[in-house]
Amino acid sequence: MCAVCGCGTDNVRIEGQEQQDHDHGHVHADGTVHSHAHEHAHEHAHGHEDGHEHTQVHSHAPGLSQTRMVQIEQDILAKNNAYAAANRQYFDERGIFALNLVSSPGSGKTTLLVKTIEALRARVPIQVVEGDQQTTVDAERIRATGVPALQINTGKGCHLDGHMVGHALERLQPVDDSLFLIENVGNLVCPAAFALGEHHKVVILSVTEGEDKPLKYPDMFRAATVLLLNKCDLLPYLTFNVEQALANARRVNPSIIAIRVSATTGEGLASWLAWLDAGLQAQRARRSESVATLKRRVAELERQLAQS
Ligand SMILES: Nc1nc2c(ncn2[C@@H]2O[C@H](COP(=O)(O)OP(=O)(O)O)[C@@H](O)[C@H]2O)c(=O)[nH]1
Ligand SMILES: [Mg+2]
Repeated sequence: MCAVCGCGTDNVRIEGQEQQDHDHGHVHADGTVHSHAHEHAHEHAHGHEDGHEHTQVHSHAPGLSQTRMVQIEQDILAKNNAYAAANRQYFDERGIFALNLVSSPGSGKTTLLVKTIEALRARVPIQVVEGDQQTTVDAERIRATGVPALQINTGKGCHLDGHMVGHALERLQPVDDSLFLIENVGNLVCPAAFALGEHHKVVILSVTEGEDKPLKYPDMFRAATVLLLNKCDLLPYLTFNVEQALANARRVNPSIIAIRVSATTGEGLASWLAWLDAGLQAQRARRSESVATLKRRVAELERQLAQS
């Protein structure tokens, strides 16, 4: 069991692989961390991703002292951050732009992904990782668009982690300068704490969920760069107050970029696609710049060698 959020992680299944023993086993592999936390350990997350995320730790596990639980949690998150950093390096070396889509179940992540893919696939290579506790339904929806997708079933786990995404990279082998989209497990709590190596988290809030969600789940909205307010086509039938919802999101994250969309009608998708394009270009430019720097350094070394 994961000692950070109390979820079970021993039934992870990555499409095309033997069943994984993923009791955050990578975390415990060196024998220094043993998560024997009792079933109802119910800590809560405290990642510091992107330097702007902080929550308190409240672990309770019979038989383990508070100090020990905090140490275990810190070890798990530190190990996860190491996997995430390796994934990030992989992306950056290849000019790949990686996004982690997070939301409660049913807010429209897969529908938005399908629409995004349909709009971009002619000019950008795209790969998708789908996280869900069970079924390969979402990966099949993505594959129907013609782009590669890999389903990770987390079993009792409530989030993807950096190690799982590392496996996905090995299997998907994303091409240079591509877009790598990760649909996390539907859950507004735990995915906030686990970095996957993404450049940005994109949180999706649908208008049927209530204006108060950014205040109730602040970690997620704080961790996200973009908020897609989805299902705006339903607004005429609801009492949802858009301005209030956005004000709530800005209260927890003043710099969040909010875009109103409807995955069904296509409303607002142009703004989302423009943001994506800017990110793709920036990532490619960063890679060309680092390649150019490397070439300059090699040329300088060769010059020095020739002189000696
Ligand atoms: N009215 C409306 N329904 C939507 C929209 N986006 C998604 N849905 C519906 O919401 C349900 C859940 O969508 P899905 O993409 O599976 O959500 P996920 O669980 O976040 O991946 C499906 O029935 C979708 O057709 C939207 O913009 N407007
Ligand atoms: Mg989905």
